[in-house]
Amino acid sequence: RETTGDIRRGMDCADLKQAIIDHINFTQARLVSQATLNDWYMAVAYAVRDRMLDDWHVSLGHLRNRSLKIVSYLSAEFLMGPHLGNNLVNLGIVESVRRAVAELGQNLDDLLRQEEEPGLGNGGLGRLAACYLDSLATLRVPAIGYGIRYEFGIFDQEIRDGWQVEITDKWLRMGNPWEICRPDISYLVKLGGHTEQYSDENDCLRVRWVPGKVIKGVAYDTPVAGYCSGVTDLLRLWKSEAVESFNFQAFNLGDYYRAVDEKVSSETISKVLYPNDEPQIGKQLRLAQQYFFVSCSLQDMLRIQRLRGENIGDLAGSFAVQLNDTHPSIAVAELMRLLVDEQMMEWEPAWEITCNVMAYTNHTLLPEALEKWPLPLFSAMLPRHLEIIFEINRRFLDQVRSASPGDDGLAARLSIIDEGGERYVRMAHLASVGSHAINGVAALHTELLKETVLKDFHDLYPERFHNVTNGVTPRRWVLLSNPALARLISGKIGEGWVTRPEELRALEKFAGQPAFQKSWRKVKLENKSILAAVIRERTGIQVDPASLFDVLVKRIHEYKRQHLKVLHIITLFNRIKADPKSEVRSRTFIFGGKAAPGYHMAKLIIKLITSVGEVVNNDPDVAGRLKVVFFPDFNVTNGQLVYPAADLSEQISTAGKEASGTGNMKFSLNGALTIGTLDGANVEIRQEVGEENFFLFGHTAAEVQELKSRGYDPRSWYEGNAPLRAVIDRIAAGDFSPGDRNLFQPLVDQLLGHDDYLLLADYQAYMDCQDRVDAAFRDRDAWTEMSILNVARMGMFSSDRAIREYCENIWHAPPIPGD
Ligand code: 26Q
Repeated sequence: RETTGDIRRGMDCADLKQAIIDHINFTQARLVSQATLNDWYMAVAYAVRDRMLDDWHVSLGHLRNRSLKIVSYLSAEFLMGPHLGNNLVNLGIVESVRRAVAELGQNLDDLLRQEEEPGLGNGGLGRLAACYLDSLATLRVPAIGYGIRYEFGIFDQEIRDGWQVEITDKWLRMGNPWEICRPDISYLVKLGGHTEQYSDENDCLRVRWVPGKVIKGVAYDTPVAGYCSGVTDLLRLWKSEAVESFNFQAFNLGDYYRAVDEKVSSETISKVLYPNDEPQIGKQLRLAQQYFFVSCSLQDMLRIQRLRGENIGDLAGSFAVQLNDTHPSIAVAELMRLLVDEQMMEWEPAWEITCNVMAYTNHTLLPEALEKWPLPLFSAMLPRHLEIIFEINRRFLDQVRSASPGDDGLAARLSIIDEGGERYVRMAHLASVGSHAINGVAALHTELLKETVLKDFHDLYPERFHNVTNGVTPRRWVLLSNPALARLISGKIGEGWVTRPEELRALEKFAGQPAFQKSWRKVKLENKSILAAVIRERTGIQVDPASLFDVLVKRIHEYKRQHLKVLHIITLFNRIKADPKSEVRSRTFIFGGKAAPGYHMAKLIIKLITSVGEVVNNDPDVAGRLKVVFFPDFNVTNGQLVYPAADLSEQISTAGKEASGTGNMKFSLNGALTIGTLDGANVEIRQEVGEENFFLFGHTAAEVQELKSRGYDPRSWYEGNAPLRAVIDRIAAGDFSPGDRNLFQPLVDQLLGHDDYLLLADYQAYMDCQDRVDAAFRDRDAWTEMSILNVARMGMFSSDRAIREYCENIWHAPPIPGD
């Protein structure tokens, strides 16, 4: 058939085929007969990207519409996941592209697997930012996600001899068809040096920052399409480069190597993502990264403000800046510097703008995870910002003291500067003082935030505090990753649930219907078979798709208690060893997650999991009833395989430690039942799905506090519980570490000595609850009914709901009218 000839826009099959061939020939510069799988992937990606550009240009045009507020989402991490599949879903062209590709002799699923995911994040926080961009575009809100274009994202994980090995993530190796480099959009960023005072033409005292070094940030743009919304928002990531002219001098003097050195060190800033999630590290390069992307982003916003023809003084009417944790919180001081030092504004109006623009999301209560920078490090890199922070703090503490005279303790606790010993800048305090809104990410987390870490701020500014419970996008996490379930649901209740997930409630009335249950189980079983095949291929372990798939995937952390799950497995193992005929139901335990490279205990937990697997999987008495799998390299791509295949979702953190969790939502939305503590968003998930459809166990956050304040003694819990003792003794005796009996001693010592995360106190409750899970799984119809009800009642955990709350309560940003 004739094509319409529109290679860039045409949507019918002939157009798509022509477009793909054209990109093979003219973008990849290959003959079709010689195209590699990657050439085909790249060509399809470019053909899809072409089809996003009309909407994108219109949406970018709206950035100049003065009646619209732009949401600026500042985040050191965006864990976007593979783009191709998601863009096909959101543009509604999965089937047409599948056909075009097939007619060209290729298989779309093979091409989808060819994409290397951009792993520009560690875990929950980075993935949340990605879900929020999807929802912002879907809800037609003009938005820019600002971050860092790391050359190396989160490391790839391999398991060798049961240990984690980190491999550099060279995601750009084959090129990135989704990004557009904008060399014309670049900004200079100063670092180091000193400050000087001078008098301006009005004899006003001003400060000049004389940097020790200047680098350049260049914009790399990626379009983010909404789901059938006609809006395509912008992800703008900054790459650091050398300023050509800066070391010309050295070059002229013949010091060629020094000039090249400068270039290398400038490019270092955006080189690599720090692979730590919770623990605080005081690394200079990390602060440079944070300042680098924040400065570029704020300068970009000021440029857009001028393009809109608006005054800098009206910035807060044009932009809402969301700080994704404290990583970008230097924005408070940087905006003040830009307004006062460069735009020559007075302090007070500049401060008012800053507070009106900024809003801060907290993602952690762990005191050791709160960001703070030693003063000497801070002043060496950002001397002007430290002066500004001192001035912000001076004015702030003046207010505090006049409101609570004589309460020096209060002032010391609230101060942006920690003066109790070595001095630090407390970034959460800077963010809280400089923002009009502060939010936690789940109801319990927000309450604890108000009572603990930010209590004094809550007493001072109660009106600033909000809760916005996290959400996840049903587009990537159901439509794309679980197409069979999506089809089954849409066949029953229509497709409206994708943007109005409260409509999932209509499934409730089919939950007890045998025919529907049968189809539901069939989908789950298919998903489990697909995962089983991948597990076989990647680990060599054979698992039975009919067994209960019990899944724990998330970053490895003591507070997330992967090792509590291991205690459960060893308990079952002991039951079998004590009586090989004892009834232990068939289960597949699937773990996945990365450990921070410097977090030894986390790495030891991985080794424990694989070591226990080695023993259990090969024990003749177990006879295949229990299988333990460590699925290597858990990331977005692998998550899309794992969540749809789970029967049981493990959400077993110590109550009060997990801010929200978002994996918990992905599981439940895909029909897994949850076993969990009253922590993070588990509390609200349980409320929504009904307590009869949720396996609850463990001490509550209040009980944890109480236990600890009474002086928690793990050894007495160990001594008072025979099965627990048997489990710990087995680990300590080296039963899982032949050849190195002491391998797991640090873990045993931690549990018996401190047990900071109360594994031993929750052990019995967890075992009992798992026995209830076993009993429930035996009744397949009842289990399926619970599974359906879980999905039916998960509507509130769509990231669309969360973004609506941010828009209404925090950003005051309306959608683009029309459609
Ligand atoms: C900080 C300083 C230096 C280097 C790295 C970091 C760093 C990087 C990433 C600190 C923290 C993170 C990531 C934190 C994170 O992912 N938190 C999770 O956020 C989710 C989204 O709100 C929550 O659901 C999880 O409960 C929370 O753990």
